[in-house]
Amino acid sequence: MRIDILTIFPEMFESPFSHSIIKRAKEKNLVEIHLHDIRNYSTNKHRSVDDYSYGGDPGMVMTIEPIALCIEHLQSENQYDHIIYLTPDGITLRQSIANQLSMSKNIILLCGHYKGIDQRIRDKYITMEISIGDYVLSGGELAAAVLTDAIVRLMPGVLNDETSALSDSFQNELLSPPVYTRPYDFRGLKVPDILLSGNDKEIRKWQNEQAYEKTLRLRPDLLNEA
Ligand code: 6GU
Repeated sequence: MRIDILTIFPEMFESPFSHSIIKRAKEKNLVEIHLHDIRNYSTNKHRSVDDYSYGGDPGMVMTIEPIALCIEHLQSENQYDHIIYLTPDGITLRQSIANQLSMSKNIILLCGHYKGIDQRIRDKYITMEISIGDYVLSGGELAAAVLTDAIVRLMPGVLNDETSALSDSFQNELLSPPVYTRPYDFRGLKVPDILLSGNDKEIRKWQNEQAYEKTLRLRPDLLNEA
């Protein structure tokens, strides 16, 4: 998969994409992530990418031209399954959306700032608008990093058996059961004995019950949807 990210702060992505699973996916050539500084597509001498909004509302708006030029440049070289704008008024990201997007070949992620981007970019180029939750971030970059992580780890070959996504919370609409490691006894806090029983069938049953009980207690809304 190829992911192209359009941003005015490309440096914000350096650390999140240089560790752990995304790093490994890049090393295995399972994903290519290309960062594009929107400012490089500005045609005016100040390299500006924003302007005052029509209608007199306070706050700057990102202008059409640099974003359009960047998208059109990319479209001349690749076919994109989705051009996604990260915005608090998009659909809220869920595991099912990450699953669907993980099957794409190429996607563009557009990060906005200030009071947002000129509506005509959204009307003409954007095929999907995604939010990562009901709160306001300073820009789309952190949301794009979150979305990228959620997608990349689901791509075939990225996770191995040990880190398999199949047992993740949400993958089966349930939260994950509690997990334990050594020591067996930490200051009197003991690991549930069933996990040491060696009885695989009983262990799975216990884990399923725990997952269900935890979901019912913490996120009953997930059970209603399932
Ligand atoms: Cl995608 N962008 C911004 N600026 N704020 C957000 C968001 C996105 N998702 C939740 N809050």
